[in-house]
Amino acid sequence: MAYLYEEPSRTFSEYLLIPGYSSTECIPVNVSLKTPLVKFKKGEEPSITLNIPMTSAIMQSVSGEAMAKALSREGGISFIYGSQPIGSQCAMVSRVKAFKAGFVPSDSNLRSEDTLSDLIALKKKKGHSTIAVTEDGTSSGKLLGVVSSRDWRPSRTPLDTPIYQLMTPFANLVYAKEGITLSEANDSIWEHKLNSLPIVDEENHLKYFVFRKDYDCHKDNPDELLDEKKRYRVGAGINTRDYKERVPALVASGADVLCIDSSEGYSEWQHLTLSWIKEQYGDQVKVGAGNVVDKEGFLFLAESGADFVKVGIGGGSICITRETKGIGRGQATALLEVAKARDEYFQEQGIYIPICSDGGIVLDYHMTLALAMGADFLMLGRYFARFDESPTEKVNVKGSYMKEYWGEGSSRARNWQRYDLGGDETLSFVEGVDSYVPYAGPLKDNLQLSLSKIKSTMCNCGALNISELQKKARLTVVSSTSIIEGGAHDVLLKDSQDSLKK
Ligand code: RVP
Repeated sequence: MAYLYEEPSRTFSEYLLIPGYSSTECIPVNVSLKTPLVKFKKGEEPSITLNIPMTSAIMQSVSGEAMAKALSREGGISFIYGSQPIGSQCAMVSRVKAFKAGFVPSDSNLRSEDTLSDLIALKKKKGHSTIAVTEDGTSSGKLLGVVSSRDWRPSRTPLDTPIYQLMTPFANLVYAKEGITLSEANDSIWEHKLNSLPIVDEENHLKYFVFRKDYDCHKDNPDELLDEKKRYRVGAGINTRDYKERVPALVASGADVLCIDSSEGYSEWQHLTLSWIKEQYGDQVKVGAGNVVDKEGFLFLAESGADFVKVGIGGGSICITRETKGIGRGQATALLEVAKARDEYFQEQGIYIPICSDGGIVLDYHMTLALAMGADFLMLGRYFARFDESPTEKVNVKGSYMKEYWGEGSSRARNWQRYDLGGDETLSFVEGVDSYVPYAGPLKDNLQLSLSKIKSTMCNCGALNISELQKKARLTVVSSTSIIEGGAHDVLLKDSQDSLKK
């Protein structure tokens, strides 16, 4: 006879935190959200620690280059989606890694005979206003000049004006030779009041730019998640099919961490993939696995070599796996069981394997609940899809701005590797939907607000860091009647839209 769990499986909205004692020290500015991304031995430090417990979902509609840069800037990490050809995924990873090494390869380049209209098109495509003018129009051609937004007037300069008439020619440029240090380059930028400093080799071929904004940027973003070369950190999704080609290519592109992207991770496919990666690279390549929803799944992936384990099946906002296949588990119940298994594993083996709560976060307080329930970090799709930095279109639907958001198991994503189990090339049924989510503006503003709520709740629980929160948190299941009590009730709301919802 089938095994029947005695307790129903529950989700975040069914729980609340009971506040604990907070001392005067418990103020948001004293709270640290640092958290391990990958496994580590007792008494040691993880090789990658996130500065905030946030990762963006391995999805076409969420994690592209812009998201990866924006999230790393805030202290989290994106996993660039794997449901694309190896070459294009690696190119995205490389561009994130190249974005801010201090020395940045020029990604916007023109020839001197190109015109202002070419420049405008390039600016629209790449979003950068400093453009190198090189002999052959490439990022490593002989530098002839630099053109920036200050060199032309949108309403006055004719579109067919050649670039050589607009640019600051090489002879008048302040530039530096390859070999200069970053701090010397920054000194030169300050001394000459520049926005950018081109770096050239002996033959005056362009190598890099150093930008003033990168220097300012670090001051504005103290939590930036950087590698040892001061480049943004970025992750990448992989699958259990083409890993023998994809993993070496991603490693060569500079990916900091990989994650097997699958709706169901308790499988021999994942074991084979993890074993192969560990055989080839030992501990040099970090790779997460999942998703699982119970102790057995966690232990299986832990023993297979996973550097972190993702928890959650069927809870994603665009996910219809539960309806389609009848598998899954309430996210809170899954998380509580896996967190316990992680702690026991740490006690017994002396190895701490971080767990990630993936999917189903709707309200900001769900983030704090997930952390309190034992998640080391969170993976979010819908949350990040709403921001400017997600790769999808911003569209106007019935007078409101929306962003598109579709599941990796939807027919739109055509992510065959993830949702079938091998063999069949066609996706016979879908496990995800194609949808809109309300546009919410830039990532930074929204994320800072969410983080401040997390910190504030942590203070209410007397916790100054995530592991303290997990030790001190007291959770209670709430009845359906008290859930109603938790929202505005028995009043007529002034905002008519909200009133209608009630
Ligand atoms: P959410 O944050 O609730 O939007 O959920 C995002 C998560 O949903 C992803 O990280 C992934 O685990 C899951 N997902 C992605 N696509 C699909 C699907 O098509 N069913 N599910």
